[in-house]
Amino acid sequence: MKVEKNNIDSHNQSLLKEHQRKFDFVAANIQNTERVIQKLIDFNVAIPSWALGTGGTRFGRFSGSGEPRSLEEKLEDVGLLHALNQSSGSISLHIPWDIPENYVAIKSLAAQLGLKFDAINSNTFQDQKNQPLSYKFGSLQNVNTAIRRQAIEHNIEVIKHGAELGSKALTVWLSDGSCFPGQLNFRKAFQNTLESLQEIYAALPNDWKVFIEYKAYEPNFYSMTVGDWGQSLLYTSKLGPKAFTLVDLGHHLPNANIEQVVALLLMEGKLAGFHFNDSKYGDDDLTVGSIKPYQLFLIFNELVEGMDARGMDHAKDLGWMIDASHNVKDPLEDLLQSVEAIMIAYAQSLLVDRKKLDASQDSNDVAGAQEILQDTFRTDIRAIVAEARLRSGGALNHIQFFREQKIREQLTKERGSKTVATGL
Ligand code: PSV
Ligand code: MN
Repeated sequence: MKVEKNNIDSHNQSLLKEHQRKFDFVAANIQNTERVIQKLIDFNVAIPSWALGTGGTRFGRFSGSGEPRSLEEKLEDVGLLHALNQSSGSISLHIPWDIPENYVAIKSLAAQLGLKFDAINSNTFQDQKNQPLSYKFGSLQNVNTAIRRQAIEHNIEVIKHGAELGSKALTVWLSDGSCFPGQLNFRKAFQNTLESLQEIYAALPNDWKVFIEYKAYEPNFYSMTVGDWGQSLLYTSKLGPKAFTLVDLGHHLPNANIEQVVALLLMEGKLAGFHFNDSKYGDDDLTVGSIKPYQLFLIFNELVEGMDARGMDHAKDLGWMIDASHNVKDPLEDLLQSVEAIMIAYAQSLLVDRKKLDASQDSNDVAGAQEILQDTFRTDIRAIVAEARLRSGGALNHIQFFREQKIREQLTKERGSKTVATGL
């Protein structure tokens, strides 16, 4: 289904007066409103193809209705999101779930929907039907050369699919590791993984990057071969200038200081990929900003400060993506909420008075520094985000629009109530 532009216009018309009142109020109290709005208009958060269906846990999966049945329908869903928020203009594919049958047709559908192809993901954490060798004991780390070879070839094939579609990065997330002490020689596992990654790295086109994503635990519970940012940084430093670390917010041990992690990775010029989600206990994959919005703001504060220090373009020089699951929500509503939370945190971080914060830090004014950050965090700037969306042609209140237009009901009518999208 397609969202009609005039439906968005009449929705916006009905909310305009109220929006204008809120916008005028907040704009009168902050500086650089126009600069912030332009940055928000330029910002884009990629949507992963595997987040368009209802996610599950190892205990079960309760599918919703009208889930996308094919790559084409996944693109349509992201096109819907983008039409509503104008900030989700790219999709991240996961191979083998999303192998295109016809590159030209998929590229032209994406272009019609205003979408680009973000980083492409390999999958050596599951065994596929008819796959000759199993990844039960790891893929790129495996003690068996033939298994490592199979995993390397898979990644090279993923790069080829991505190159056909116009992707510019490969994301490698490995579930490799061990479940029990003594199972693995850590050094050999590292070495095997590094050598495998070196072969994959050699197959990257000149203008590509590879993102090495780390995860503290799960599915392996004793050790993960890329378990934290230090290990990822070791791999990416040894691999070379096209290799970067990817930070997924859910992939840390409890209470990790993620804002410090991103600050140091940026300082080293080694941060290039980012996966957003939120969590209470571990890798919960919850809606961005739903549990710890202050932490999200603090992370963005470091991202903006660190990117500015290196002269980086906020919109282009980092691969921003959501990586969440939606066990009990409509996936599209959940994704709209996540993107909104990201835009709010980004806008707030642009409003931090850097000069004042620097001065507080340089004079050890601890209370003063906290005042600056919390004053910004507690300013309700949602109308600024809505204004950016309005100017780009999105819906002022996208979730309300989604419900008013009965979008899920229409998708269910088209696709059926028992459809299950590929993913986790
Ligand atoms: C692993 O939990 C992860 O976050 C990685 O980004 C994967 O690519 C993604 O989930 C889905 O496979
Ligand atoms: Mn991730």
